[in-house]
Amino acid sequence: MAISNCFIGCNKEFKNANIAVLGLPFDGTCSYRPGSRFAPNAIREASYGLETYSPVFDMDIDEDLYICDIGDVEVPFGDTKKALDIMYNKAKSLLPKKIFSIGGEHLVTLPVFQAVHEKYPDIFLIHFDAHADLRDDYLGDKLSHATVIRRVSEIIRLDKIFQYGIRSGTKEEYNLIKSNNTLNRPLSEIKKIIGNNPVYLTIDLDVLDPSIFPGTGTPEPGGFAYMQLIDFIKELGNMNIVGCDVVELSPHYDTSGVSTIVAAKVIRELFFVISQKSI
Ligand SMILES: [Mn+2]
Repeated sequence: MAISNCFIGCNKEFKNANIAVLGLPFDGTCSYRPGSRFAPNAIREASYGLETYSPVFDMDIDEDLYICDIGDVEVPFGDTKKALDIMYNKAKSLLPKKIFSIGGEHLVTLPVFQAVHEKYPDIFLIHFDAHADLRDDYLGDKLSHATVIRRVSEIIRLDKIFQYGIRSGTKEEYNLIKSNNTLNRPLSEIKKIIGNNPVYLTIDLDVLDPSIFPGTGTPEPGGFAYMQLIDFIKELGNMNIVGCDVVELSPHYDTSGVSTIVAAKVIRELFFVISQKSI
């Protein structure tokens, strides 16, 4: 197998895998700088610069996990609704495995979340991002990477969406967040609220500071350091996470390639986080 065909260590047989990795190379609504369509394969390739063993979790993808990277969904450009339908149907076909999608822009969360929500109606969302993504529309468009969390809030309620790292949004978006008290709540509090209910975790990598992650469409100063994010997600390990995505790497905006490696390493560590509790 060519090394970039799958994420390192994720070459197990599909039928026995408990996590299915899915590339969603879609950036059709990207408002400022597109390019995240190139992320899934860039991340797979960069993953071979990492080890399969994580010292943080003392686990090895190859030995301790059973993951199948099924490759990318083929999505048409210029037809957002059709692209979303294709991603939804693909996600639906992978359940009840835990779906780990790699974007693509943030709108790819919507079809996967819809599919996962149908199986787990009591699901909560935990959202890491620099941006609130709660606009009702963006430049007249209801389906955009700037509106994705608003659309998710119409499926579950806004008070079931906990957001971390947000540092950019409109006054209206901030009013929504404030009235629901859902920003940067201590983990101990949200763990009490969520309990053993299912959780979908979505990580827009621009939650990281542009100094360590410049390779993204809408960089926003004032973000997390790498270990801050890892320490945080490590604490999510005993939650009932049933689906996860990592979005918004645009590899070409960081010619050093470091952003792509950061993305691959965040994903490697997330595999251990979401594997800690089985469905
Ligand atoms: Mn963002």
